[in-house]
Amino acid sequence: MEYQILTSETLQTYIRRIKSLRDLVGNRSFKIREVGDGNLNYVFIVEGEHQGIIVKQSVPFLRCIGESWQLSKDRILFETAALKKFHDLVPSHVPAIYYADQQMCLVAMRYLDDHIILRKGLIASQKYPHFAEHVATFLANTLFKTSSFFLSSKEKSELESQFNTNCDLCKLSEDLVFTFPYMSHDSNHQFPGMEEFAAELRSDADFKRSVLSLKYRFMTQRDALLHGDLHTGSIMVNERDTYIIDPEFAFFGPFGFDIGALIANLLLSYVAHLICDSDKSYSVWLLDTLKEFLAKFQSRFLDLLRSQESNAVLIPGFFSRQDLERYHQEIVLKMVQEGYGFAGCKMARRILGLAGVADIRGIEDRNKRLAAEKMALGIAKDLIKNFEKINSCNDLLSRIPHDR
Ligand code: ADP
Ligand code: SR1
Ligand code: MG
Repeated sequence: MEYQILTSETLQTYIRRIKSLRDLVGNRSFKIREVGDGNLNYVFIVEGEHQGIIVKQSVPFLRCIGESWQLSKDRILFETAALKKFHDLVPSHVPAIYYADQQMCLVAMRYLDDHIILRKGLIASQKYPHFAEHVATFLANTLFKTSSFFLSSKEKSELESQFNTNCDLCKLSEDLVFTFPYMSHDSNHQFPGMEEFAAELRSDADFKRSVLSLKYRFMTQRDALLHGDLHTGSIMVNERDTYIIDPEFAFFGPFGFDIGALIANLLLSYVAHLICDSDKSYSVWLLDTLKEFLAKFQSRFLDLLRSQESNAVLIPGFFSRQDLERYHQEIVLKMVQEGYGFAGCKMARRILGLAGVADIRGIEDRNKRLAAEKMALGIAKDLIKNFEKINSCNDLLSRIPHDR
């Protein structure tokens, strides 16, 4: 079928024509609601007599801006390929794909009907006891098993070739995460009272050099297949489960980028709660969760490294046992340090740039919002300038404010 932008009505007709979709939802009448609350695409919940499914379609522009900002609709193909790969690697944390139509730029997947977007849960001070463990498992497995520590060079090149033309979305991140927020640009956002802080940052050449060095890593390092946009709006949770959705920004990039996205969004939530809540119990839970995530991620990744007798990088006999262990420890440390740097960029862009996050931009009290923006930007600046000096999670936690 030739590409057309779907509505709830035309999707009805589309589903009736596709046997595998009809079999899933049932042949009788079904209800369709468009529920997309992301910045880019259209997402429909289709509820039939058998089961509900999600149908997601990309459009040739950025949904949150409109047709004036063109964007390749092929992004759904990268999302589909990444969902498939991630589901193969960690099926318990990625929704299964049921059907994909390249021409229509759509994908049908499992409807997570008992889960909510993590960002919304965090804003509502909900605790998720297994989240840290689950997301550590997801990241350790996806990063390790798509890297040269697991794949042969041929296998890695083949996998890379599926993702190396996701240039439109990489460019969006190059601009919105690493460039526009740090200069004068029409797309930026300025909350009243932030002018001086923003101007100071935009004239700090050391800071900007550090941003560019991270941007350069983003553009050139090809460590592993990344989700590419792993903020708390790309994760669905309940008390038992954690699912990663929305990997349309998937590409081969630096190990630290997804780790950094997660750290940044947990810290943004932390700052909002520290500033706004009457007690510290939830902000303490957020830091404990961050700590648990980092500890579990590092130990899982180390275990995976240790489990490989040989790989594309190292063969037995190259190092003594002791030197091999030191090498493995160093890989994990550098990966997480890089994560701190990317976390800084991801926090700063959400304060200064287009597409802020509801955790901060949803703070209604103007003074509290200003305090939260200043605190978040202060943390971001420190992470960007000093990420390579942060040697442990305790080190990280000692650098962030614990009082408002
Ligand atoms: P975008 O690419 O526009 O950011 P998302 O993939 O983030 O779109 O989806 C937008 C919203 O649709 C999510 O915030 C979530 O509420 C809902 N959604 C997406 N995928 C699923 C799913 N598999 N199950 C349930 N809801 C989903
Ligand atoms: C204008 S698009 C803005 C952001 O939404 C996505 O979720 C990515 O984070 C992108 O940078
Ligand atoms: Mg999204």
